[in-house]
Amino acid sequence: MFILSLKKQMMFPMLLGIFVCFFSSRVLAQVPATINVSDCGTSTTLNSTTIPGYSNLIWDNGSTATSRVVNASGAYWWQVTGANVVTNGNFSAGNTGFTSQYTYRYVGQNGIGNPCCGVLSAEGTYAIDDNPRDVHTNFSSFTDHTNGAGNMLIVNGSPTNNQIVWTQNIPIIANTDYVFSVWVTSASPANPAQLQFSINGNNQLGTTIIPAGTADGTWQFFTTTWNSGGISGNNIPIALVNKNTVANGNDFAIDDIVFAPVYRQNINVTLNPIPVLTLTPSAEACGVYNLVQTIVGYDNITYAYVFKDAQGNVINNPTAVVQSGVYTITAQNRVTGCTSLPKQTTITINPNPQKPGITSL
Ligand SMILES: [Ca+2]
Ligand SMILES: [Ca+2]
Repeated sequence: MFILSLKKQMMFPMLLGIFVCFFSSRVLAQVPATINVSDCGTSTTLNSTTIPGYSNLIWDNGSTATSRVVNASGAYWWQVTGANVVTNGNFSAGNTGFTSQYTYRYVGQNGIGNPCCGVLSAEGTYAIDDNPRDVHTNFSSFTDHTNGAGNMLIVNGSPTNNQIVWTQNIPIIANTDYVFSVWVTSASPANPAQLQFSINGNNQLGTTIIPAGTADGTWQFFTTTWNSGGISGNNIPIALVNKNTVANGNDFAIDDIVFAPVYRQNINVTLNPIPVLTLTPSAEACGVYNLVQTIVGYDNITYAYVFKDAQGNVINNPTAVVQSGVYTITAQNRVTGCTSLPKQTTITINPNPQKPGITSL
């Protein structure tokens, strides 16, 4: 709603110029303010919002529905994910969209890989292929992560420290949450790679060691989130370095690199109890009656009471009703505003007996 209201304001021509610059920068910031929801009762319904360019809605409990009923006060969130800003993250386009300090090799390359053991025989080399066995005869045979028939990045780990395996410049918006994810697996079992991911030269995206003992080709999911803070620009480097420099083994594959902005809406929910009002069901009086007397546990500090007659008219002086009838009372909590169900009481007013021997004038 915050975003939409800003866009509406931007539609007014008078707000062009410096105001557009101001509002535009606010619109691009994708960490929305927390919404506070206060409701009466034991549940409330939370609704997500459509954010243009974002999809894959998910709530903190894993639900993907557009709305959600919650039954307790507390903190909740939903989020949607923007487009992947990594180019060719699934390697379907081949050896393009990124650069590497490793040496590129490909199947059939002249003079490479003979007599042993394929074009990735040397450490510090990589290939884009649909099967690691194609590029090294000691690598395991398995398919890519994307669809089981596409390409992956296949690497023979370099013994030189801090050599960049894969890097690409991507667009970053300031003050925005991003999700980073990648699928990794060893291509040969010995000395699994230790993969470190960096953004803008900082290792904030974390490090993963491919688990030893898992079969080659068992794709492992690695994901983390990152807030861009003051970093913005169209050419911010994201990079992968293998921190394992052992020559033996240390061979791995990468696929489906995703770096995408996320829009997470935090919601604080407060559920307030609905007051329970109890009345004496009926009362009888002579001449005049104080309706307040029918309220069990009357508490004028906590609750504001509303008294109505059978016609639905509010009674301004409930302490002195003079008409018999059915009266309706509700109690509203003065702090939360939550109102009880209306309750009814039947009042019978008897005329005061006249003293004998006295006649009216
Ligand atoms: Ca792929
Ligand atoms: Ca190796």
